[in-house]
Amino acid sequence: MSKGFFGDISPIQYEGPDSENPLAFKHYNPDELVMGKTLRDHLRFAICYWHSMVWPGTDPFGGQTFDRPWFGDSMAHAKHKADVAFDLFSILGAPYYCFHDADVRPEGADFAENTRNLNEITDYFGEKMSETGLKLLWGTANLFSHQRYMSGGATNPDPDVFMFAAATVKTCMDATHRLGGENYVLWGGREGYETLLNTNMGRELDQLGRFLTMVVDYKHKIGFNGTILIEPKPQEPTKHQYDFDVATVYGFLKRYGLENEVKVNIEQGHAILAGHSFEHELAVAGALDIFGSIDMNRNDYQSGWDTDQFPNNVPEMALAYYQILSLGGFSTGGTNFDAKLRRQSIDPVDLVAAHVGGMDCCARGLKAAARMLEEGKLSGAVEERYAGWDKKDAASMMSDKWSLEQITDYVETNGVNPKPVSGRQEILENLVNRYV
Ligand code: XUL
Ligand code: CO
Repeated sequence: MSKGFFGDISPIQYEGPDSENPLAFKHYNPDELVMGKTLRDHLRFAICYWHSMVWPGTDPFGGQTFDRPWFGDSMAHAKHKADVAFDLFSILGAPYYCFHDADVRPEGADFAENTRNLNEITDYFGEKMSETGLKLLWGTANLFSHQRYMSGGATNPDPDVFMFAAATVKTCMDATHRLGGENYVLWGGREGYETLLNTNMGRELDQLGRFLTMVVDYKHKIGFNGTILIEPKPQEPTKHQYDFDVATVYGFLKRYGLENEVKVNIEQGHAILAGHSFEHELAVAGALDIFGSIDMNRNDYQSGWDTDQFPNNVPEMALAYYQILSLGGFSTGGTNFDAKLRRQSIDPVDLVAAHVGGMDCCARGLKAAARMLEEGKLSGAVEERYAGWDKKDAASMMSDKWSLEQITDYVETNGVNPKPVSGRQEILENLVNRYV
């Protein structure tokens, strides 16, 4: 590893819960076996390029606060950035990373130059990945930052923008495929609207459906075995985003016949913005069989913004991983830190310590979730609550599709007269408290 940006910081070690070293794992021991699998394989941590390597610390009221020697528009800057990025991934011992095209290559004058730049950096990544053994969790195209996308990519009123966006996604899928990426993500940051006064919503939804269908077709054409993921978010940057939440995405996929082809990448902060809990969104994806991956972070509960903070709430993480483990864990997905430093945290050590704390928090949450699942007290209570449905007549009512008349007849003949049963919510909440 080069002795560059991170100075003397060496690869992070597990030192156990009593360690006071801010640059040691207290709970994330990658080799620890939980439910027969290592924590490394359960959590499948990924570091995101955009917040860690690209974001300069700006906010709506102020400019850059981070001094990073790789900030600049040349290919040399892009390679310098890649060197430091791979140092960070290695220091953290995170097996995966994620990127947008615009994070990793300089913006060219046109589509051809963008593609050349992306291909050059993809080659560079390929070399670094074979040197380090690091892997790509997912790639994606940034269809929201450049001015051309100010009215959307796939849902733009201008078909030239739709074409530019489609061609760009092709190049990003090619790059992801070449790097052995395990998923390809589409987050529709500007696929939404600001005002209905200038928007034809039906047309825009059809454009988005067509766009996604092409992505799925192309995936099969090139033999990409990864999962195509949509990342829901209700708003920000657009006032109203079409991929509002998991349920909305499912309805969209059904309408365009893509529900067996596309899954979701669920982000904690986006769930909160949609007025849901993270575990709610995970449970919806599980119930509809479209769970794919997660973007891990934390939103401030008072501000109403997408604050993308590093996670530090273990009880919340435990409930989230409880849903994930209940679904059998990740397959191609993983835990991507879509989290950024506060703009005053300007030192290299802040970037490392933030991830160390986030990884520890996730590990603690997952271990708590595994104990909840293994002891089976919570799932036992749910099973018991629905046990009536296993009885012969109730089961037949569902499987033999009884009609309203049949049920009425049954109620009258058998004198059905239900007795209220406690939901036991507080007792279950108290039980969760024992694990966290
Ligand atoms: C924005 C967001 C994106 C996606 C990838 O809120 O979460 O960074 O994860 O485009
Ligand atoms: Co995200």
